[in-house]
Amino acid sequence: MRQPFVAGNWKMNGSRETATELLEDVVQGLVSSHCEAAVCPPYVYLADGLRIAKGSELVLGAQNVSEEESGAFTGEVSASMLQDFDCRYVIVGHSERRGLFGESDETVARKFMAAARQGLRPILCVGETLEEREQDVTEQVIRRQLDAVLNAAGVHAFVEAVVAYEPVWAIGTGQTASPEQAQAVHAMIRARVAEADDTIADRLRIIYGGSVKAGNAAELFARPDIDGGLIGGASLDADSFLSICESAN
Ligand code: G2H
Repeated sequence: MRQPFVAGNWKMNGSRETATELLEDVVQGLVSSHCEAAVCPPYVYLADGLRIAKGSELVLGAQNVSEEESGAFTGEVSASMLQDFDCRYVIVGHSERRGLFGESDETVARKFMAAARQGLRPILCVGETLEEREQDVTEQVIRRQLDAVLNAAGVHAFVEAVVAYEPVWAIGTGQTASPEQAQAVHAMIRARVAEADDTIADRLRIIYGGSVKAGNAAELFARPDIDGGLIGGASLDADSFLSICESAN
């Protein structure tokens, strides 16, 4: 049985004041539950996250990580630095990193491996654009993104990882994939991993991201291969985020 997982991706939002308030509200509102809940604040608020989440049910993650371990890489943050702040998870390959910052499949694979080497659990994001869906190449795109990591890191690296299916056309647009559309891609991702290892595929948590809200979460999470969500906009409101976590129970 896979433990449901809900992670908040705050992206580049808020101030120290609002981040602190949100962290406190989420920590207070999280009831001990089956679902694992994480938040990924901007790097600079991780210290506040560490302090506020200490001893609570909430776990911390980061939104990005360097593929390098240390050295002259101005502006970068390494996996071991994230470990210093008790991060358990790190998002790699988010479509905003791929699209806006030019991260290739190979870069994403190197980031995935840098995180895994330090014992961080990567949340590997994959997803097709609207154009790719319309051209009916969704499966090829997701397979290419997944294979880049599977081939570089090996299937055993997926024991601790999470895969997030985030159709680019559903991100921040208010347009959510239907539960049927999402389930079909999640099943395809699990089948691809199962080609390499059945047991790992069966235990792999595959979460959905893209305009998940309190109102549509339960329906998505009810599908057999949807094990939770990666939540952007709705994770900036404590009540919405907590309600989404409850839907995953
Ligand atoms: C997708 C998601 C979180 P939103 O990027 O990763 O954002 O829920 O705002 O679509």
